[in-house]
Amino acid sequence: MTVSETLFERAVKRIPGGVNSPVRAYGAIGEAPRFIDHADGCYIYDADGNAYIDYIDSWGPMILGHNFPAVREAVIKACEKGLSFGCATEIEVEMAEFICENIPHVEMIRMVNSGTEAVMSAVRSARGFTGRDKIIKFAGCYHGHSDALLVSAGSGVMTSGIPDSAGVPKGCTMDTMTAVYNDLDSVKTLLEQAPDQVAAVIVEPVGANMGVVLPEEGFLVGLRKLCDQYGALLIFDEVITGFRLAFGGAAEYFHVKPDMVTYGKIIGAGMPVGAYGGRKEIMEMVSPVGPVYQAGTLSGNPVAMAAGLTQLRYLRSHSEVYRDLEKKGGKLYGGMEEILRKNGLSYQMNHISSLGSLFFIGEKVKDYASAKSSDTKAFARYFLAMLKAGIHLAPSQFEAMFLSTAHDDEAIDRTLMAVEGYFSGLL
Ligand code: KE4
Repeated sequence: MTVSETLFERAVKRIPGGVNSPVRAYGAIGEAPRFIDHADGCYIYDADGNAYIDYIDSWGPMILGHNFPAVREAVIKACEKGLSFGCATEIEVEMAEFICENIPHVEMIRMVNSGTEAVMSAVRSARGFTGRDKIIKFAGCYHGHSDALLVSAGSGVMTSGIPDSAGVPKGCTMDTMTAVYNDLDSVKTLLEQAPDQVAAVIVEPVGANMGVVLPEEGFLVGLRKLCDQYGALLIFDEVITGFRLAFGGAAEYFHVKPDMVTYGKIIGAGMPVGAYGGRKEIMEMVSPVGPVYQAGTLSGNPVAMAAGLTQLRYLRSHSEVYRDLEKKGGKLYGGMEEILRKNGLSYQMNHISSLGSLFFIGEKVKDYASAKSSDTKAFARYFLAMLKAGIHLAPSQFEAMFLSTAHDDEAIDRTLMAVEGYFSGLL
């Protein structure tokens, strides 16, 4: 037995499914997950010493690659001052000032400890601010695992094939309405069904939890217009896209201004951080200044802030990172498209900048239903072949590949060789 298999055998006895997050299980794959020992740059090393080119990148935070020196040093330095005080600190002010000074639609921001907390709190604030109860989300979008958002969710929910989650009382989801991604009419219908009742429309500005699904021309700006017309807030869930598609995230990339935004992943650089922010008048609804309660023992943790702020400052002062990621994405995902074409395969390679997903289906993937029709068994075979070739992908058809600045030409060329070998039948 491999070390990973032995560890997994132990893990399943004490941890549900042997993992602390379902997406890490290889449920859709049918093997023991690889237990990781360490990582550096674009490489990750499992407990058996196998090296892989990593495209999970901790699900997005490691935009500069694993073990980025400046981030590591900032964490070590912060640790020497103490891990957590449960009191206000200067670095939390610096983080808030940095984001508000660089993101035009964020006048105030609150730190939390995960993307789930960020979205849950943003939705509560939107409901508090508007005095309305209903929210509209999109099938296939995943906004963390808070009760009200576990409706037609993507990511691990979609991978497991469960439509929603057990244990969520109807009362928690009765105010959650589900629209179709890229279908503005489906949103308008819901808004008309519940006039003056919709607090917010929440969207992943690029779907990345049903696999990567791009917003079609006019979709995001159409949401902006509908929200203005019906008095609902537009919340961009930028937990994945924030500081990735551009420094200003999808809002900058697509020139659409949300009323609120949620962050996670990159703003923590691998430490547990989430955040939600928006206009001052909305954010001043939040306790202790306003009536919307939200709190957290480790929110704004100084070590996590040191990691995240170091990474954000680096991204701000090295804007060439975004051109580099566009170029790397073009080389990798464009190269994969070329391989599919050369081998007469009509699989769909959805990609934007550093994000991409290969769907095992012959027609365009533009929403939950089309994503769901992909051949997940074909994906599982591809995943395993890539793993054996030293390419570490997300173990689900409904997740994204994440490129970092650490993925150099050699790593991308090796990946393309493995993809070529698989689809040309050699692997
Ligand atoms: P967390 O609570 O996992 O930090 O963030 C929830 C979340 C919110 N919004 C978006 C757009 C997200 O993608 C996520 C989390 N993404 C998944 C990966 N698809 C996290 C991986 C996991 O669940 O372990």
